[in-house]
Amino acid sequence: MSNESLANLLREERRFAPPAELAANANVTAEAYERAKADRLGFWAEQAHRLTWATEPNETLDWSNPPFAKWFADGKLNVAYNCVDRHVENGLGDRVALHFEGEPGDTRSLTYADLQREVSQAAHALTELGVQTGDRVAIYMPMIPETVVAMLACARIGAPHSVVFGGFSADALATRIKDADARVVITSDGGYRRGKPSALKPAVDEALTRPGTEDVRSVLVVRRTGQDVEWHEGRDVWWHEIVDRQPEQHTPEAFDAEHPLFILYTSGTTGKPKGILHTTGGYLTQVSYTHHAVFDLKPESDVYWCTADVGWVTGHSYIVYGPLSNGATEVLYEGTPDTPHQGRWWEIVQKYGVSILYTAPTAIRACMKWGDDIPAKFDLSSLRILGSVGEPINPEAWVWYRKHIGGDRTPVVDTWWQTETGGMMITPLPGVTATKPGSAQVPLPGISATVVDDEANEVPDGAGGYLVLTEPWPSMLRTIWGDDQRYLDTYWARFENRYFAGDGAKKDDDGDIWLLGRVDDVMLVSGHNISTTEVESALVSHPKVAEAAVVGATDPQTTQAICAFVILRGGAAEDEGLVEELRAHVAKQLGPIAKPKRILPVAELPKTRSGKIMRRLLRDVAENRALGDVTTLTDSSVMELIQTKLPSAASED
Ligand code: 6R9
Repeated sequence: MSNESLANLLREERRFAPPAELAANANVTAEAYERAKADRLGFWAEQAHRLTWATEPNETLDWSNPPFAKWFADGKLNVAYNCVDRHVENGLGDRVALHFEGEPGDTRSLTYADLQREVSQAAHALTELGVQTGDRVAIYMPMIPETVVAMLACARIGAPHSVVFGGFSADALATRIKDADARVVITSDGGYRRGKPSALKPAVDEALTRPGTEDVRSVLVVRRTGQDVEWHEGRDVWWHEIVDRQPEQHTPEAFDAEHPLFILYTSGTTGKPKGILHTTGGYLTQVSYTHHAVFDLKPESDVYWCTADVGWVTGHSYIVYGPLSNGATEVLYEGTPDTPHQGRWWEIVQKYGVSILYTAPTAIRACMKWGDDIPAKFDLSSLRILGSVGEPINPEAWVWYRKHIGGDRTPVVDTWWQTETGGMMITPLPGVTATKPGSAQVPLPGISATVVDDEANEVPDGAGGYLVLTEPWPSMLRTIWGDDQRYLDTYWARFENRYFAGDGAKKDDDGDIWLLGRVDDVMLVSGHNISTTEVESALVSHPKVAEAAVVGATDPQTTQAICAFVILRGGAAEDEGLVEELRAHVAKQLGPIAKPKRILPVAELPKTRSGKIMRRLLRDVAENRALGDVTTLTDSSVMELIQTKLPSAASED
């Protein structure tokens, strides 16, 4: 793909300087980059002082057995103490930690003092159930305050949690329980979703009939919806019956900085899910620092809201551990953005005066499709910083987000990171960086990333290749649970001494980094590498297209042929003329080689629960194959719809 293509995508040179007032009062200034560059380890040692340690660390990084890192290894601390108790001790017990908004409209605000009491009681309850330091606890919950309490209670007693997204099936839950050898499962009767109670407990009951889950001795059940549940005497325990009667004080024990904090499973494209292991001191240091730096958090005045699910790493790092370690006040919302109406999110922003919003491009594009008039009905003037995570954000969506949600005032920070990196890695800083729509731009202070070619040579500005991380970072994964060899093979084998993230990327003429999607998704068309992200971005820049997913389908003439699935904006008529218009539009934006061979208008796209498009399934459709594993899909009927449409609507020439 030519260098001009990026510039074409932008169409005009757009840069947004930080607002003067924000820059003048920013938590982090340009000087941090210099300091970290001069002494990277010293920089991180300094950031570790954001935390309260029971034993201060003297060591920063032990990299004597790469790529198995130890950070702050001689220090000891308690994560729950850092996220809760110390704020109460500092006189902030009355500050709201969580404004919970249930989907049906019920609300609850928990102060840091409330959180301290509930976490302490839950920690006692887990101990009563026999959970010991090091035992794994599976958490399968809706987005309710008890989920946050449960995670912190596990951290408090040193029992690594494995949160399994509440939308996963009994089978997916069973696989994860088995792999981590969990002893206790924390769940609820159900949660509210799309206006209805949606059950969770039956999936736990079913999962626990599967071989390999016999070590689970207790199931702790929160009552949320009041729906009927089957009860297994001797195994099942109501949360309110055991937690509420516990003592309200609990002494936190300090654990080694390298004590396991949690396992979180990511399902790659193939093979069984990988249990990504994160530990205590380095993880908390980086999520705390990045939350402070990238969102410029002023805990005394900001109201922060991350819309991710806690079952995703974004929920772990930027709903639970980052914000709470910083004493933030945050919103926790249970439901979907369009229940009971498409303005629900904006109503919540208005109601709580949300000042920092962190969400995903897929949600932003859905809001664009619903129309500008919806957010316009609400007062969003409290917002001062917007964040994006999860996928490359196309420039159109970025600009829409800034304009229609941020009132053309707020910086948008596009944050690149992964479950494996634990915390943010590449992102603008809102008080420092002049932002560019669509680019994650620069590694954070203390982070070393670059783009290399096939031979591991760093590419010059203006060229593309593979994104790699060249130095260890505090919140890096420590291994894949129970499989060190897979850790080595997956992340460290492709390039020597470099962590390969699996993403394609490009450096523009200023050296800023643009993410181009997973390298597995890069297409090979007549000898040219073409990124799915670039073609999708070109399609979405057409006024009639709301969303696009692009795959390369095997083709006898060109190796692969570009096949695009598009969701049209409300009102656009789907006909042959439009398909031709879109093909021509892409050719004009990116060059004729990138012109899709087929374009198929569809009603929905297959997505994972965290909003990422499952291109693998679209490739199956485009190549007329039986569908692969659909268990991580939000809605499997989407694929049936797409398949039934395929023969008639495709344009072939
Ligand atoms: C945090 C999270 C990681 C993958 C990652 C990349 C994609 C995430 C992105 C982004 C472009 C961004 N990704 N953020 N791509 N720009 N700002 O999403 O973790 O679920 O493990 O996914 O998501 O492809 O490699 P995870």
